[in-house]
Amino acid sequence: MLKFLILLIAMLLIVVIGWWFFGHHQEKATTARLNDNGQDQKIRVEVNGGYSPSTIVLKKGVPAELDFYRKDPSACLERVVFPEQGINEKLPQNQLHQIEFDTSKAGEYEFACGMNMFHGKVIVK
Ligand SMILES: [Cu+2]
Repeated sequence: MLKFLILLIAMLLIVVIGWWFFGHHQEKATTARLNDNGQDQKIRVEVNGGYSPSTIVLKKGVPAELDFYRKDPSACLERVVFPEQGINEKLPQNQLHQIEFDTSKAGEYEFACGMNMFHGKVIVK
């Protein structure tokens, strides 16, 4: 009976840990705001110890502008790199820096800081 109880508690613990892990790693995707006329879309990305939001959803075929705003003073987040798009730009601190993003092809595109330590993702669909 005791063995069974220990087994039950162990299994419960595994489930709880698994759930916590999964929940913790689940990224909240933020959809870019479409302009009233639907001709373009914009999203502001705060850069402060990482990217917020870190997962951005863009509508396919609509010209997109990513407005990066870097608050973080560290050199680490000074550059933002979209390897697949050939984008590698310096983000001025406490200033809005606009990056045009090509949304002609659906897909998932990663981006990162210059040292590839902080990551984000753009989903075009
Ligand atoms: Cu870095």
